[in-house]
Amino acid sequence: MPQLLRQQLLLPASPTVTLHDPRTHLRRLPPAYSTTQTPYNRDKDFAPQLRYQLELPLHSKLKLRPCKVIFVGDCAVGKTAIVNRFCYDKFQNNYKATIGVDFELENFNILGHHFGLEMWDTAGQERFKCIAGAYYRNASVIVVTYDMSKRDTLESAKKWLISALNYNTTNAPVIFLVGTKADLLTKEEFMRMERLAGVTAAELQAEYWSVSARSGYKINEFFQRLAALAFEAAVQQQLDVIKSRSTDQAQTAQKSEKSQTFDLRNYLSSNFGRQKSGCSC
Ligand SMILES: Nc1nc2c(ncn2[C@@H]2O[C@H](COP(=O)(O)OP(=O)(O)O)[C@@H](O)[C@H]2O)c(=O)[nH]1
Ligand SMILES: [Mg+2]
Repeated sequence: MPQLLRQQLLLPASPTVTLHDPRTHLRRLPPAYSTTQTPYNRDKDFAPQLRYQLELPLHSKLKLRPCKVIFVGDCAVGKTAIVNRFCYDKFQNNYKATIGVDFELENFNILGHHFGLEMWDTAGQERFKCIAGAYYRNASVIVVTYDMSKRDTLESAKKWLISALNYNTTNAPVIFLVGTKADLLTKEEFMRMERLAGVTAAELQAEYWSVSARSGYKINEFFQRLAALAFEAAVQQQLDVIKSRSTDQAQTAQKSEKSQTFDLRNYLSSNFGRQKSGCSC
């Protein structure tokens, strides 16, 4: 029924139903690819303490800055393909090298809070390394990518992580090791590669995932997990800032209270002295 006619008849407005995209709307912590191959949260859900903090009215409008995610790895391992599969649900067979850096923004809603992921898809070529360096800085998440059908790309993973970490010495980014093109392997090859990559992931202290941009295998699950871990870290960081700010404020208030007490004591004693000396006059 048109809204005008509804108003004229004084009927209540029809309820509006908001449909949330289940890909980007998270109410629970998505699980790791394998609980044995992650140095991060292995629980089935976000910590009750985190939920409690986020539900406090004080933190209802917690402003979280978009979080920077960088993808590194050899040329043509499939970095652009996994970002495109998640952001646009598309896959291209023909290879087009990324020139310099590509940038995508994906918006999530986690536990009712808006959270943006900035995905920086860097070119793997050595010749672009000089410009890519500037984009490595302040990464909250580093995704080290290798091609499951090319073992040498796994061997380069460590080198890529070291160069990314060189630009991120003050923060502690969440690290993932991601094997792409899972669709190209037989079951045996797949299992053999996962075993090898598991050792590398443990060495790099990274969470491990096998995915395929072509078939879409584990793409959504991976990005949801990435967003959730980045969100947990960002919230914790923000809460720490609020806590240290309020501790500073409390300390300043205490100091000024102390100095006031001191002044008052000085004032009283000097006045008392003056009165006493006044009496003797
Ligand atoms: N079979 C298969 N091919 C893929 C997959 N992901 C990427 N490719 C192909 O690998 C090539 C390089 O991918 P691209 O994402 O551009 O690599 P980048 O240089 O790391 O960004 C392209 O030809 C893609 O079509 C995948 O999951 N399966
Ligand atoms: Mg690319």
